[in-house]
Amino acid sequence: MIIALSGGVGGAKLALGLSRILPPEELMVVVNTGDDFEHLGLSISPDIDTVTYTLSGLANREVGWGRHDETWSFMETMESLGGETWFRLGDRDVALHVVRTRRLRAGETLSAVTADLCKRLGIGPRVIPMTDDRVRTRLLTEHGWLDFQDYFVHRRCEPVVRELAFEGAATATPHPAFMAALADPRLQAVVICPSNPFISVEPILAIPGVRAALVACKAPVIAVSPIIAGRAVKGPTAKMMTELGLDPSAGTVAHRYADLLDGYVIDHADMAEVVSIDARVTLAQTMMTTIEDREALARTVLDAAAVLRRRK
Ligand code: FO1
Repeated sequence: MIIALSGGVGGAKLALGLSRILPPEELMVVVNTGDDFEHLGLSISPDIDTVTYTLSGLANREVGWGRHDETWSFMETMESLGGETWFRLGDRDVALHVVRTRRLRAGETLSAVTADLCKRLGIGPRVIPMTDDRVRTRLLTEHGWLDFQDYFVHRRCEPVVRELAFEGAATATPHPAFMAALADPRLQAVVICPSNPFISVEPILAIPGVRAALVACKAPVIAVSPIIAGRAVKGPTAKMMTELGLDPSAGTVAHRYADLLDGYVIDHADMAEVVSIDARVTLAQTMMTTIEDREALARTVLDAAAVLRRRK
């Protein structure tokens, strides 16, 4: 069994790589839900959708979110009627949000709805939200506290981030299947995917019991750096790090995860960082452009975890 902690586009890419080299029943993807929000009366879970669309082959690989087989009549009509169109919702994507919203309103948990949608999309690995409770990432900027999608999409990550908060995390319960898997003696590794540590991984770690369970975990915890040569592969990671007074480097991310990490995979370009990292470092090509890149990085991560297991 392998657990992958994922959020955003980078996380989904490695989750896909893992799903192509592991039997489906051996992969559990635990997804950040801090990006979730209510919009146009719909309950939207972007990171869950990015993982499910990616694992089902439906994802739009160019932009990294939504579906590739989309039409935009809903958005065009919203525009003509003066509705909000800053958050782009394709016609087929809207159907998923409507189905999920109705089922959540009927009292189903996010994980139950996600499990059923994954089955309908033919996805083998387990995809579970980090918690079924409400957690919302908010960011303190020059415009005051912003909701995540307002910052990320509406304002295109332009505001200067001074502080982050994960509203609801302190009273949230980690998903029981996630906690059970961490304690399962058959667990072989926990992979922290190359997602933005602040907005995609730390909301998961902020839920009571998660950090302690990871530290106590018998299986090695291994992260892949989301920074290559001081730049984020995608999104605001490096910008955020600079604004938070941190050096935007692979080493800084390792220090953020600190006591959790047994292993850390960085790009060849960041070889000089090796000396500043406590965990056992593996150098690899961490830029994933092709499907083969995703699979190769997944294999490198699992091989590194196997070496760490023998050491433990
Ligand atoms: N990201 C954008 O930059 N612009 C959008 O219009 C947008 C729409 C969207 C719709 C559904 C969905 O599941 C994700 C969407 N995203 C969009 C991506 C999303 O904001 C981010 O991927 C995550 O929240 C951060 O990882």
